[in-house]
Amino acid sequence: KDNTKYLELSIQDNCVFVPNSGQEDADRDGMGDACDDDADSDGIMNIDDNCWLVPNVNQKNSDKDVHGDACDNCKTVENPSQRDTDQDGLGDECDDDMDGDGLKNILDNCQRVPNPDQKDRDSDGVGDACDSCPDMANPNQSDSDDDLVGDTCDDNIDSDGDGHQNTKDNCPNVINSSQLDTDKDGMGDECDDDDDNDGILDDEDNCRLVPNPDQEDSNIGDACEGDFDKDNVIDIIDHCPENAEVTLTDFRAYQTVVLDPEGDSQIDPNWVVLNQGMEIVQTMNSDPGLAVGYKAFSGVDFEGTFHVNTVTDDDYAGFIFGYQDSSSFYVVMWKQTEQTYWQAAPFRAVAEPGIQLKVVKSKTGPGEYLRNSLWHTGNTPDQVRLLWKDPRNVGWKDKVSYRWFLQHRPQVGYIRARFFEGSNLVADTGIITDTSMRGGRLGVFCFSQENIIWSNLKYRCNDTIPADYQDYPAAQTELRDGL
Ligand SMILES: *[C@@H]1O[C@H](CO)[C@@H](O)[C@H](O)[C@H]1NC(C)=O
Ligand SMILES: *[C@@H]1O[C@H](CO)[C@@H](O)[C@H](O)[C@H]1NC(C)=O
Ligand SMILES: CC(=O)N[C@H]1CO[C@H](CO)[C@@H](O)[C@@H]1O
Repeated sequence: KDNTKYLELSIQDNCVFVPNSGQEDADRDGMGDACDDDADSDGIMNIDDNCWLVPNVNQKNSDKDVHGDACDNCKTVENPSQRDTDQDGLGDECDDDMDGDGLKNILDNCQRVPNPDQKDRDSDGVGDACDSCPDMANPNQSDSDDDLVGDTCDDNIDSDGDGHQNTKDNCPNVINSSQLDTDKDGMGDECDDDDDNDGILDDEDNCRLVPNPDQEDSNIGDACEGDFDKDNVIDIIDHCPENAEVTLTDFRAYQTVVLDPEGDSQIDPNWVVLNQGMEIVQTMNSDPGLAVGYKAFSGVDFEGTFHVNTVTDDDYAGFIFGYQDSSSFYVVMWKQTEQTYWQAAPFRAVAEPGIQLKVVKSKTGPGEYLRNSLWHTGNTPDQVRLLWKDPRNVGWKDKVSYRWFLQHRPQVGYIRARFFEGSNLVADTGIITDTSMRGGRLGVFCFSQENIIWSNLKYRCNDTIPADYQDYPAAQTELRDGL
């Protein structure tokens, strides 16, 4: 009975069994790269090909790194990561102006962030544009908790719990993880009576985010009709129509967070981002790690397709939300089979199959304690609390796509995640309330599992409290929050 659907999909989709939301197909043979054993049709199989997307029969490789000359953005300098900050085709390792701001690296106080003005308020040699403490000298920029605030000015005192410490929060007493400040006056929109500084208070303003002192048109102002935040992405396709800084889902810029940096138990994850930042692939059998986008959200809907594209291994993969630092985030994680972690120190950790929703609030931060606590299905004091576990206790299946749909409303602590296999709902956390993190950043999570694909990722700002929350017994909410 499902034949018609299958047929439709197979006509449109160049990899029917592997999610590849970008439909990348280097050799244009109708078979997508994600499922084509020789993606560039040069007769050399991908696994043996040092340029698997560019035909290079001769396999010439001058610098002997993992990339052949035909696809190497630094042909004579080893650069396995191929990082190219300014996207000028020249890898950072061999680009004498990595950020393309016209200043050579050796003279540039922000080598990877364009800042032609070179402003440096605290004279520590690191420009304001890339300084994790722009007002306190910290030449080494160390940031041990990965919250993008340098240790020298990081006090983690955060009255409203939105992940921005008071000294850096543009609304220290109002929850506003996104820190949106449309008029850049230093006061976040959430605590600013006039978000666009046009002299007309927000309540009266027919374009709250676009200066229009004349208020042309009485209903919706002409200045913002159809594009409320004037970010040049019209509201109907804008994932955050009331935030000019977030338009479409994009994980091309991300921060790697390793959750067991000391341990030599396994290697660190290797992330590959595809499809304009809407798809992430993790290729290595690795230590626990995160790829975290830079945008912080208050209320958000976050969805994606999760697929393990191998029959090798049976470990953890998932996604995170409410990320505030490497000790504070929510994780939804899924293991395939039951397993005791092979390192019995510092304590024995047992993973059960089945989807788990955990809140990470770690006293130690990344390291072996956090590692084993993440592995363990259950609570570990001062590390991880299990908020929900799928009572069916079933693992993910090899090479099967699951679609997840997460709603997070940090204003009230509402969390609900659902998983679908095709159109069937296979898991539903129901309404969970927790206020440990009042918003934060989004990303993906892996632990010891290779070949994970997170495809067709989508986030959308959404502060509307779902209707089912109204029916939710308040008493239960308070109980769970421990009030
Ligand atoms: C960075 O500098 C601070 C002092 O400014 C020092 O306390 C800290 O140990 C240094 N961190 C690293 C990783 O060198
Ligand atoms: C925002 O969330 C509400 C409540 O969950 C939902 O009904 C609505 O469809 C969402 N809005 C968008 C644009 O997805
Ligand atoms: C632009 C933005 O995200 N504003 C949000 C700030 O936080 C409050 C409270 O969580 C939200 O209601 C706003 O939408």
